Order: sequence, then structure tokens, then C-alpha cells
Amino acid sequence: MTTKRFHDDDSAVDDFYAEVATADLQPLWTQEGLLTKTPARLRPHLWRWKTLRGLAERSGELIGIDRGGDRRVLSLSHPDLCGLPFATHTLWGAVQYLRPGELAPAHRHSPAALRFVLEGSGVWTLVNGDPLHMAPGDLVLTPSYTWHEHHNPGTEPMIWFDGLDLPLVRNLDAVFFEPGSDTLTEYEPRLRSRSEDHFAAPGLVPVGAEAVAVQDPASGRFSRLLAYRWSDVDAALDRLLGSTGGAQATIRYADPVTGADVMPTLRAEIHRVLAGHRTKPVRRVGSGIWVVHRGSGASVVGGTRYSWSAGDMFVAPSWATVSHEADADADLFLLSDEPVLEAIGLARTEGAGRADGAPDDN
Ligand code: 1HN
Repeated sequence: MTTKRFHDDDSAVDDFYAEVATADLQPLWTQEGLLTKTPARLRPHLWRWKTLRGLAERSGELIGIDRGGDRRVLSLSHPDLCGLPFATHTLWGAVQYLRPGELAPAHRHSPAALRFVLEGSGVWTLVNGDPLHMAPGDLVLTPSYTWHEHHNPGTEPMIWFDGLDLPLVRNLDAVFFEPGSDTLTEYEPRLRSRSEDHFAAPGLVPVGAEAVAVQDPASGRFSRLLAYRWSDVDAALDRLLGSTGGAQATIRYADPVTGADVMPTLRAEIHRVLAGHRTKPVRRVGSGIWVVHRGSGASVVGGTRYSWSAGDMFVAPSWATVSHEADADADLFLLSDEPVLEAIGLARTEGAGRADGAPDDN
């Protein structure tokens, strides 16, 4: 296959274009849309929970867990991305469905992943052998190249949101994948993981060799804490709102040792907006996937209004202005690629003011 051939009314120029194409070259002066004034490659898009849940459930009836890489996953496929199974140019978003008694066996890969639980409980995700219990609202991390497997020994099916940096890692052509062994991993089904035993005490971090051993999956680049419990997040948001007296609060999930983002490529946040409140419009470079955890309301994204309720998910494209309004107290989970933009000096934000929703002082 040769590269794209350009045409011109002048036959000499047209011949020249033919030769250029044969040589696998393209003239810059024929390119359109390469240097946009501002980021403009994606429109916002919303997926409804009713649809996601219904189709995830049907995938559970129709498709064995052994099909498709041992994971029963429906990816958010943005209509602007030409059929790719990607939510944005950098972010993978999906719903994963695991029936009672099922096991999604161990594997590891260079893309980093996180799970935000939507419905059901009783799954353990083992990350390098550390069993992480999963219940609604919990955030569970599987850092790059950690072994991970999902066990559902319980009685109810579970659905969770999968977020990965796979599109970014794939575009960097840095994907590595390795299936695990066939032997069943034994684990103790504790409600608290080893990583929480070591790193979930606020402001307290262990000193010594044992702590270093637990850091191993992270090797300092990923959060040492691998599970963030909804009860802790909920209480932290309540206390933040109580102390500021504001109508909105945002919490970033962080490495308890360094305060850095959970992954070098992924930022995770929870935004609480109280009923009747509308957040100030903000725009940022980089894309995000919003997952509604609780409540109902609407967001205006890039000038289009999307109403939502629990389980709905939507993409906020780079540089699109985002503002939320809640009809009922709402919690929105946000996955974004902002750490990447920050690391390479391309981060830009407009409109972000005080985090508590109170008016700016000046
Ligand atoms: C993956 O490993 C999981 O382990 C889920 O649960 C979704 C999407 C793309 C590539 C790998 C999982 C994934 C994935």
C-alpha cells in the first residue's frame, strides 16, 4: 500500500504528486486539520447505564468467560474514533461483567488499569497475589505489568468500570502482554488487602523492608495503595463539604506516600455536587471519562447538555468546557490522562477556581 495520493489541475503538479506518493511522501501544503487552533479531534459522547447494563448482562448469558482474552468486557467505542474500541485517543473505558462462580484468570500487560465498581460485590481481584475485595464505589488498581485475576466466589454477578491507558500505550507501540499460568491461585478472602494493611492509615506510612516488599508492584511509579474504599471516600467528601460549607468538593485518589497520581498515565477523582448546585465551567487539555456513581443531574460539555443518572458514562474531549448541575446530590468519578499532559509540559486549564464551590475572593 502506498501513501495517500494528492491531485492537482496542473498536470505537472499532478505528476509530481504521483511521484511524491510513490516515494511514500506527503506535502505539508496539502494537509488539512493538522494544526487546529485548539484541540478538536473528538466530540463529547454519552453511554446510558440502561444500555450498558442490559448488554453486559446479555454478554453474561451468551458469551463464555474464556472468549476474548478471558475477560467479558464491552468497551466504550467513541463514534469519532473510526471503529476503534477506545473512548478517547488515550483512554480505554469499558464495563466488565463477571458471573457468580466465574474466574477471569491471571495475566499481565504494560497498559495500566483501574476498576471502579458499579454493581454487585464479592469479587476479589488479585494483584500480584494480593486479594482486593470489590464492592460498589470501590476503586481498585492494577498497575502496569502486575499480574491480575478476578475471582467471583459469591452469589451475585458483578459489573465494574474498567479504565486503562491502553490507547496511549498502544499509540506509543509499547504494549506487552503475558498470560499467566494455568494453576489456580490460592488466596485468603480477606476484606482488607495487604496493600491496605500497609498504606491505608491516613498520614502514616510504614518504614522498613516489609513495606518495600509490598511496594514492589508499584516500584514507586504507581500508588502503593491498591484499593480505595467507597466508605472512606464518602466520609472524606462529607467532611470536606462540612468544613468548607461549599456545595461541591473534589477528591483526587493519590499515592499515600508521595501524593502522586495513582498511575503515571492516569488521574482518578471523585466530584461531589450537591442538589441544586451548578459547577463553574472548566476546560482542560487532555480527555476524560466521567462515570456517574450516584445522583442525577446534567453536564454541559462543549456546549451540549447531557442529562445523567447513576451508571451513565460520558467522554469530555480535550479543551471542551465542562460544567455539572445536580438535581439530586451527585458523585461523579473521573478518569483522565492529565498526568501525561503535566509530565510533558502540555497541561493547560481554564476556569478552575476554588475547589469548594464558594465564590472566588477576587
Ligand atoms: C484487561 O486485562 C482487563 O484484566 C480488563 O480485567 C479490560 C481491556 C483491554 C486490555 C486488557 C482485566 C481490558 C484488559
